[in-house]
Amino acid sequence: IFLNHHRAPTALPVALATLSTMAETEPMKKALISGITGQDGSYLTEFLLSKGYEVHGIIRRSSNFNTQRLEHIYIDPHNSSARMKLHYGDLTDASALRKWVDSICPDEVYNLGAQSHVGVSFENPDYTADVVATGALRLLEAVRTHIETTGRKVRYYQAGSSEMYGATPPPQDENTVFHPRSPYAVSKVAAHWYTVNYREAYGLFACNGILFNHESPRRGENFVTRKITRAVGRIKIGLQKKLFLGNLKASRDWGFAGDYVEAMWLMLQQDKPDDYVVATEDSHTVEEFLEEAFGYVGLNWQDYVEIDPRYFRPSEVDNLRGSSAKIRELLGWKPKVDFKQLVAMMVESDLERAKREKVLADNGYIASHQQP
Ligand code: NDP
Ligand code: GDR
Repeated sequence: IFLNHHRAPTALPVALATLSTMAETEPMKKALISGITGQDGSYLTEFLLSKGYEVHGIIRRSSNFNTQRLEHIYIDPHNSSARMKLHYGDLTDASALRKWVDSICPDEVYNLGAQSHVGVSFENPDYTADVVATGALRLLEAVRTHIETTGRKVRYYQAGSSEMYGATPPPQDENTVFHPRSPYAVSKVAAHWYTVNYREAYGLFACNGILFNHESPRRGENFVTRKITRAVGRIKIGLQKKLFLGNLKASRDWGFAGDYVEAMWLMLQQDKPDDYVVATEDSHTVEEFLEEAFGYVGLNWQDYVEIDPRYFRPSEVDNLRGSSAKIRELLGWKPKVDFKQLVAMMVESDLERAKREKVLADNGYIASHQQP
């Protein structure tokens, strides 16, 4: 991936070779993913490659590399078996979205790109709306005009969120009223309805996945689960003393991201487009997550956690617990990883990471507070 960054954007094919599971005669399906460099983008790419797809991703230009989550599946683009290709673009740039949809001619488009941090959306509300709400509209328009011009069939997935339910009490399902509590959540509601509207107005095969929180060792480090498991690893290994958090009373329905990307794909394989809730149906407070994560390495979280009001949100979402009966019954999806397994997976991974950091710190390659 590094090799390609000095080239012009259009010459940025990055590739991956995995064994094709498709029959020789079947044409290779093409997927286009916005947000490919994010947590879900990386799991979805792995999943689609394992299904024999050619995967195209839109990445943002950044002064630092932002492709770390894809490194393990990178293969030199000169290899003819390369099946992952990256292209510079942005959800704020309609012309780029049109260009990539028209030139790649995807069969499926997954809109995962977002300013996805709820807390940050209070600080950057305009930008969040531009990327999350109008960005979805731009991509829908790119798909619609492409279909209109070419007559091709293209299916569209919109990454909806349980945050749209906000203040409405659980259990939340497809018929639950939205009551968003942040600029991010309001923007996701707009994207949800744009998607429904394009389905109704233009007959677009467009689905909303209403996904409850899903986590993994690849979760961004400023979301609460990963912030906790990173701290557990570093505290256990002696690199950190305190963990500063906000509201510990909020409850979330936490699942494993690897399970959830399969649900996205399943939605696009059906005869008819529809909207589905994806959830474990099990909810825990942040405090319970702390208990489980610190307890896993034999530590007591109360000895390390301090409350910093900076992390409180102007309006909070207290309690999310999904009801995913529809996708379980109609599409046969169910989560494979439960809460305890998820916490264990994340803590073990971050413990290993902290051990590597310790070696670097002890040998003077990084400062102990520095996280490479
Ligand atoms: P991440 O924050 O890990 O990834 C977001 C992705 O969007 C990154 O690839 C990021 O690029 C990209 N992105 C950000 N801004 C733009 C932009 N202006 N134009 C193009 N791409 C952009 O999110 P997740 O993988 O966790 O989530 C995927 C999607 O699902 C998001 O839409 C999120 O809102 C939604 N969602 C997530 C849930 C969860 O629990 N994880 C639950 C429900 C919904 P870069 O790497 O350069 O920052
Ligand atoms: P959320 O996830 O807002 O549910 O959005 P996050 O992990 O940020 O917060 C969960 C809960 O933990 C509380 N909290 C803290 N949160 C963060 N980030 N940092 C802290 O220090 C902290 N202390 C307490 C929060 O107040 C909140 O109640 C995630 C994102 O992935 C969205 O994109 C997605 O749509 C939803 O999940 C479903």
